[in-house]
Amino acid sequence: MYEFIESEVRKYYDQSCRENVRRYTLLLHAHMVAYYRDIFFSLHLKMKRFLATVSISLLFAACSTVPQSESSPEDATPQEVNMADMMGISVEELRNQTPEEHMEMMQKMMMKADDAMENEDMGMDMMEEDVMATRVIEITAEDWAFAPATITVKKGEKVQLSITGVTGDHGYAVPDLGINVGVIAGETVVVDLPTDKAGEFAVRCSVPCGSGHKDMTGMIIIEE
Ligand SMILES: [Cu+2]
Repeated sequence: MYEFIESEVRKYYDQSCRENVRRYTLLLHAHMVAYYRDIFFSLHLKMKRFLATVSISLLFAACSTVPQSESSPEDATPQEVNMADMMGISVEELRNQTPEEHMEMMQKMMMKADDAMENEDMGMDMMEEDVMATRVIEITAEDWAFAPATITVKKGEKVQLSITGVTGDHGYAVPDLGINVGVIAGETVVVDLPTDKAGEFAVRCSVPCGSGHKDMTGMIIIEE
């Protein structure tokens, strides 16, 4: 990204900008790098695009602004009009700004943009939490039953099974969903339940555990 900005700056130098414009773009570049280098790499792509756009439009504004000129706003270039509009000031005020004043104002604008991005991030986090909310279903395994034996969930719902062994050594297996975990008395094991396909899936014990082994069955119902 900075290579890109640098090459743009050099391009303008090569086009023999006036000395004051050269100073202006140098100052801009130094400020941009110093001010944003540390946080730049952690920014969103959207924010990076915004910064790049601001940088380039600043360069345009720098090369088209002639601070010493007596020109009136009628001869304002589109770049000047855009820049003044973006900063909420008139073209005349823009032209009267020193490079230092201009940078200070740009920094304030960027800080506001940062805040806006942070707020957007928070909103997204909250939405993600809603979507990603996981339901944990507690199940026990004992001699010789799983309880509850039947579990009903919605297709696409994010579900975890938390299976606790009460007595004996068992295995909680749902072959059609690729689940098979050992459940030992006194221990809890948590597994993700895939809910991407609807249907009824048989549960059985996968560890020979004694006379009631074959009675240890259950059902997972995934509703559309
Ligand atoms: Cu068993």
